[in-house]
Amino acid sequence: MRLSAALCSVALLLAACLGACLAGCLAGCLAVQAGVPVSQVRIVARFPHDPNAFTQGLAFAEGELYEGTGGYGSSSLRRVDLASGRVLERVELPRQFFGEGITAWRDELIQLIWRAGIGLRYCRASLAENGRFAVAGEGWGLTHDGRHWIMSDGSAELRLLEPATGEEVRRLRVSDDGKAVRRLNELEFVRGEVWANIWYQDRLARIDPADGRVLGYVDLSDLWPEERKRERAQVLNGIAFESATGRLFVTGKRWPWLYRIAIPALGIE
Ligand SMILES: [Ca+2]
Repeated sequence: MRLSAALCSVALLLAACLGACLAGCLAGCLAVQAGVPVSQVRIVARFPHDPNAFTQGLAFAEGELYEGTGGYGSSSLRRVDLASGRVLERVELPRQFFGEGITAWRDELIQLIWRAGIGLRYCRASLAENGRFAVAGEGWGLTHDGRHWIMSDGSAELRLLEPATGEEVRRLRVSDDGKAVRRLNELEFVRGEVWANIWYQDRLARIDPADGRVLGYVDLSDLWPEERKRERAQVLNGIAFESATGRLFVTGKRWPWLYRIAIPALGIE
């Protein structure tokens, strides 16, 4: 009897310890999970991408993929065949222009130029330039919410622009738990949110366009192609969302692949 009572005490002690350990682990797990959610992705498909394209802008419109590239002497605006990666049409920018973000606005394409103080408007069907507008400071990423153009300039601010003139309407400070999120780069409007590449980070920020609050991140760290792992300048840049089909594409600067990704937690398949 005495032996079984002792065994019982040991068992109770072990159970208490186990309970304490589980409680500690749970608290630790919850602590790790505090803050905004970080969503994981799954690669649905990958497509060839011009490894010389220094991607600065990516957009989908009416089933066609458009890409803007940067670099002095290598900047362009392209219509690209998704399946093969072949460049179907290309506009070469003047050597003094460093191309940046692009967006498809109605029957136009809009392209920012990095430090030239301007943006370019093109007819989407012909890729012929049909106007310019003034941009104060640097132009980085560009997208739109159906009403305003939304641009980044490398800071933690997004600017809303009036599409008729390119004039600034208002600014949005992007923050995560009160801290500014700087180096916002290529942009995409996805189901009511502004998604942004962050220069030199392997994740996208999901931003509430009403107040600039970061709603979550999308972890893309597993996406780096083997060929680009040692070249940190060849960072992730380029997000295109096809709202009609819900397809989401991402790529990077001079990456040999463009990826279609699913984010199950966000209902993007
Ligand atoms: Ca984009």
